[in-house]
Amino acid sequence: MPVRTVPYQPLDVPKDERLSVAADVYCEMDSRRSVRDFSDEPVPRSMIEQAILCASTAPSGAHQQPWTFVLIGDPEMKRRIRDAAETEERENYEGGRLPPHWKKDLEPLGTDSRKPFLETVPWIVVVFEQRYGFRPDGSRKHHYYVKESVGIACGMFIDALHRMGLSTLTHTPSPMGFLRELLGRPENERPFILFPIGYAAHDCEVPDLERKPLDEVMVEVSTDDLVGNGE
Ligand code: IYR
Repeated sequence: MPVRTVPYQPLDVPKDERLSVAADVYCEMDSRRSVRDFSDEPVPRSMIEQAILCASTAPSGAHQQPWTFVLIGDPEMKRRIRDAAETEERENYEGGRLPPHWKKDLEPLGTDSRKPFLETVPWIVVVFEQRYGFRPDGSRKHHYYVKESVGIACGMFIDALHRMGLSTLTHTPSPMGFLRELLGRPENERPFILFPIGYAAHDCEVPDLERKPLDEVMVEVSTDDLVGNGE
């Protein structure tokens, strides 16, 4: 049966303001950086809840919203996460699990196995992808485009945090399997990204990176450009 429909009301941006709105959105998003030095200043739980609601507006395969945002503020749980993440990362950085090319690519970022921010931040959110769901009778329900859906939701989460003046890091301690057990999540859930969240430290520095210009990330294609397009 088709779903009931309602009229859709997109944002009404006046015609003469559209380009400047586009430029403002870009500037705001371009000012975001991944942060590894956080202040321990408290962040109201309600701000994180709002950001999770923003993320949960993301489009998803068959509108299944196959994500769980696990919120951690408990210092003991943060300590356990840090311990386990650093154990894995020591294996990566010092135990030779990171292949040489990967280590070399990370050098400009200055990352290492120490993850003190996992205890400094007021909040950690671990996003889990729901590989499958359950019907009311308990049988398994297929989930579609899980990674695409959860990836989009995470992007929207990052933007929402940034717009609130908060900072985060898309942290993927690898392998991340330990998080499911540590956080007591069910078998159908797999950790996707861990977000330490807080205010950036006052003296926070970030690598001096440049972003690719438009002509390196965008190509316009028309049928005229295609060889052998049958025309
Ligand atoms: N998970 C490791 C390694 C790491 C990998 C990538 I790709 C980065 O952009 C940054 C770090 C760590 O968190 O240190």
